[in-house]
Amino acid sequence: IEAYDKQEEPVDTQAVQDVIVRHLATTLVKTPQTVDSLATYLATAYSVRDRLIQRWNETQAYHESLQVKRVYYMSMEFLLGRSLDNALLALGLKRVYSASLADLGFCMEDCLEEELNAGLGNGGLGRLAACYLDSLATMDYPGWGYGLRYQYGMFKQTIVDGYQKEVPDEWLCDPNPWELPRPDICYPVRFYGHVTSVNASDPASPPLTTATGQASTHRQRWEGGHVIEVMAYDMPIPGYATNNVANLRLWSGKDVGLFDLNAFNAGNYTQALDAKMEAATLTAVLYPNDNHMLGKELRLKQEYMFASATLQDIIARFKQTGRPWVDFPKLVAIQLNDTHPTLGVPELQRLLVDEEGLDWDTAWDIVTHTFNFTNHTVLPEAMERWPVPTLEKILPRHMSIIYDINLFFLQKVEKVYPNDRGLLNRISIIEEGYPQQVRMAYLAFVGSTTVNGVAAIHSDIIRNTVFRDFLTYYPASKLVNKTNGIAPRRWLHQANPGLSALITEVVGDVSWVKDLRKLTQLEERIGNAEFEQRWMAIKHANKQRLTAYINQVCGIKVNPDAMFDIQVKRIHEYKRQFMNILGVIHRYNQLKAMPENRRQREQPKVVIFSGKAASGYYIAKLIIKLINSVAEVVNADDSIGDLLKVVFIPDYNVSVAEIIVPASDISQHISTAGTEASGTSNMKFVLNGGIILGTVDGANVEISDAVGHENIFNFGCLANEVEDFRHTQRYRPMAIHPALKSVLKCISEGMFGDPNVFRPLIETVTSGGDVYLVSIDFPSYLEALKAVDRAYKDKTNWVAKSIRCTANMAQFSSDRSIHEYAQEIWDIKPCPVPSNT
Ligand code: DL6
Repeated sequence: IEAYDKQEEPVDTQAVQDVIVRHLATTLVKTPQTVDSLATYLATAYSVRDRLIQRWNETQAYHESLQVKRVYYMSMEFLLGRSLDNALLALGLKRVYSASLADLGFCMEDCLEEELNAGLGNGGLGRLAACYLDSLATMDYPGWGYGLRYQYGMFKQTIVDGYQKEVPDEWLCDPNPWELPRPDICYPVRFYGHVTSVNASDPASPPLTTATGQASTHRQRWEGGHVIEVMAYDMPIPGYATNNVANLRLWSGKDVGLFDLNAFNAGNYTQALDAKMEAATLTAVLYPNDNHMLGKELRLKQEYMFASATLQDIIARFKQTGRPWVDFPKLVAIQLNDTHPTLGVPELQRLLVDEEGLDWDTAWDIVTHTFNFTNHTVLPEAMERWPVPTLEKILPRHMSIIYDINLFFLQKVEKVYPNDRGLLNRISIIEEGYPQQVRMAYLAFVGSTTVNGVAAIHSDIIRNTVFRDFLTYYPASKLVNKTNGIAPRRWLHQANPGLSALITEVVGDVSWVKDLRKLTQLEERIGNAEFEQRWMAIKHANKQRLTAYINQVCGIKVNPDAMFDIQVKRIHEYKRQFMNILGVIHRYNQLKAMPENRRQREQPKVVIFSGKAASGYYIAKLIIKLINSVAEVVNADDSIGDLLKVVFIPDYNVSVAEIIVPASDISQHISTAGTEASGTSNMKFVLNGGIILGTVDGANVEISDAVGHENIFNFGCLANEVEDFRHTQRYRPMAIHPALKSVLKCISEGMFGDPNVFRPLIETVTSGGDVYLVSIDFPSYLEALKAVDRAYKDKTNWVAKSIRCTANMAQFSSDRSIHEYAQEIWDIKPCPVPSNT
């Protein structure tokens, strides 16, 4: 690894320049007169890609030659961000490329800025998938990601008059050097149509080759409807300091799909084009909903085309090995990233029974030994349920398979619990009602070997709530915990080069990037004044970088010497950005009420927000408006000056996070207890020496255990108290704390503009049942904020906390998570590609 970092690869700047110049001239058709920074970025990226493709080929060929077991991580979202910087660091080429570009008269920073973000995800779930690919590649595990290539990723957010406005994300408007189109890898995917029984003697269906040698009575033929073509695009995912390059295969509806020649010949030209158009529409856009299910038919079709193309592809690869079907789970493990890819379960069953002719039980045994399922939420509105009539219409064969899966499952449960109708009702995959609905989490549970939550507290909660009844039938060991993690490569080494260099100095080499346990060596430096100075200077430089960015995008001047208090994540009621801004108003009122001499002794603070609201989420959009309205008033108040500034940074994405995360003094993770499954930005901030102000929720709990309870500011009610509080609040909505009352009054009286605008938001607390318990937690939240201010005054103590936090974050590396998944769920082994293959 050290060799990588010191650029001891036999690569000289001249060789690098030659390739960049060749790509400029040939791939991009540029002359020295027409070269611009976009072309420079593209030529640089193509030259890096050349290296990756070579390694990608070697990796895939090597793994295939050994017939190793692979994991396929199926996720509707991969929030990759930019690739160039990450790839250069992974290959150990950052310095040599910087020098080469400089020799050619270009600047690496400008070049990196040209790359558009690949925003194929909403938030934590999609970013987790990206971190997991990074770890799979880095730790040499044979693994691929499967996802969708949306034409438009997560929308771009602009702020107009304080309101969020959505603008389409044209991330494919420039050439994308990181994707390799695979026109040779295409699959047909059917929708609608009808199902007919297959008779074994039917000449149209070839004799069955069941594993037991018996004809399958379950085989059916699905015909008619529309068939579209789905095409693969591959993205190489480099491992850090290894030859291994993993693959991310993204599917796209192919706009040159099947042309309906019959309709064309019959003179109906538009109908002939319908199938082509439908294919392109399917992957046109990412649904911008985080933790919320929308229930649109187009989304169901996206889910199915994703599941079908992926399973057809995996089966095609398996068949090339020539191994018998029973070996399928020995070569293939599939992880379902939440329920979105769950149609993969009935799809694999369909392909094995209907297309490959296996009998039902053999097929089901293969299915249930192949899939595993990660649950990422307990919010009821995020739980996927699809109406039976919709499934019957769009996927008639799958609906009949789901009925059978459910029937056989309930029959088995009934044998153990005869006459317990209540239990059967509760665990049925089909929920009764008008209409009946398919509970996708239940289907995923029944179709998987192992089910996991994403943080200890979340796994406990799902064990005792959503899946409680299932564990009366299945062994308790079916449900496990795999706490999330983040890739140290992107979230420390790349995002915080200053801190990375200091850590490398302490550890002696850069090996910590692959083994975060080495960070404990930092603890020995606590109390060393010179080291602490350097630690603080790096934080300050990161705050200056963010200050410049805020000035550039918001036109607000903030003081980098102030405390930076940051909350960046999707805007959602349960994440309680509303409570944060109410706390800001409280602070503003306090400062205003203080005598001038007292006020000047207060801790200056910049409160920074960033995040997107789903386009149809009215209350979340009002929260953004309120933050901006408060910012306008507070920032214009000369009597307050630098003591309090409020900033909303627009268009939060991975690259913006890379600037924000290293600059926090304190970051807020303040969801109502029991609602945030894990959170991963909490891990990113702490890894960069930021302190957390948070509730006892998600991964905050384990972070607190790891870094020491004295190094985190916790407040608020506990998960097991939430239901009782909710119940009480429903009956006494106005029994709220005077501090909260007075803050709400300021808004209602028009201190931040037209109060009518904010009335629906205020009512969520005063008369809407206060589902997220803002009124319950507000007093302890204010106390926690005060405690933070007090602690920040003692700089020596604060820097010690900061170092201790970074030092103890090893368990939150995605390498640890992936290692656990590999050993305990997937049963896959590292398979490093030798350098001479
Ligand atoms: O596990 C990744 C991430 C967690 O860190 C967040 O706490 C959780 O809210 C998020 N869950 C979802 C669920 N989406 N759906 N459906 O995004 O997962």
